[in-house]
Amino acid sequence: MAKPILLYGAPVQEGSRVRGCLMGPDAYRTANLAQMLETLGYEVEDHGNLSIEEQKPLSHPNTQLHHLAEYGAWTRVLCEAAHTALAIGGLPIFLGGDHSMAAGTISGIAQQAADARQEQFVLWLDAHPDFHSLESSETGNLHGTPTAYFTGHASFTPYLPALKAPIKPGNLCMMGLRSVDPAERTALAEAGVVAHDMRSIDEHGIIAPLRTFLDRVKEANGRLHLSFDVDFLDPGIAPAVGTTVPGGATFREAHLIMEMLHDSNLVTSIDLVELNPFLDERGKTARLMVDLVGSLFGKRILDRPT
Ligand code: EXY
Ligand code: MN
Ligand code: MN
Ligand code: MN
Repeated sequence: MAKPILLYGAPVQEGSRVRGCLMGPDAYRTANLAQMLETLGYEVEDHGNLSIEEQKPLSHPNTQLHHLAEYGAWTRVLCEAAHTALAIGGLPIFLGGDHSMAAGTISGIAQQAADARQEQFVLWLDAHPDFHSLESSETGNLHGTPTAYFTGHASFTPYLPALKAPIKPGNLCMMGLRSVDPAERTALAEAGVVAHDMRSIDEHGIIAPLRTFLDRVKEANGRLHLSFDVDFLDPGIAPAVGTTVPGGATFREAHLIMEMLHDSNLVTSIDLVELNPFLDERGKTARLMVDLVGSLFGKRILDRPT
């Protein structure tokens, strides 16, 4: 029997200067995410939206940074929710919300994997690596920083909770990169993150690198978290995101990734991030994301021989 799917709304928008991501969770509900999963035979529980208390502003020598206190509060709330969701045996899908939420979700699932003595891996589908430290961020937008936090590559003390179980940089596989700041580029190489840019996808496709990564997860008897940023997709098919970058994944590349993830049976938790319904065209992006989640949970074009 498949695990129940637990939906958690994370209406986080403080990590960006473009407002609108707080409507993301409701756009997924409006696009019938839960009903679609139920049609595929899953048990789905919608836990509603998480929230934080109002925060007093915090300052930092990098004066570009904004909403640091909210980042800390969301990280604490999401870390706890993610840890609990796995501890009770569910498969959580966190409906974002901007990508700063991954600091909480991924630190929480990593902590629970460590409790269970299992190795945690992360597949990061994104135009950006989001690998800035608080010091290196030029825009001050904190959605550009979560991977540096949950790998322990940069210190976020005392703003974010002390990290209990860092993700090994070699267990973090990024695909779709096409907007990498100079400081991130140096840091990624130094840390040893597995990073595939769009050029490498153009040259090799997505099948070979994804298969190599999934084989590693399988060999380690590991768990896999998928963190899916809408801007991984080409803006032509997914315009509802504040950080569009040309040259993203095509419709079929994205579906094929989801189909391969389904067949692997390795995915244990998911973030859907950066959907900004205020920028959408009649729900097109929200519907595409729901359709992609369908492929991830086994929706097929035709039955396949086993
Ligand atoms: N690297 C840029 C910055 O630091 O502002 C862009 C970050 C975009 C983050 C989006 C969520 O992936
Ligand atoms: Mn991102
Ligand atoms: Mn624990
Ligand atoms: Mn991005």
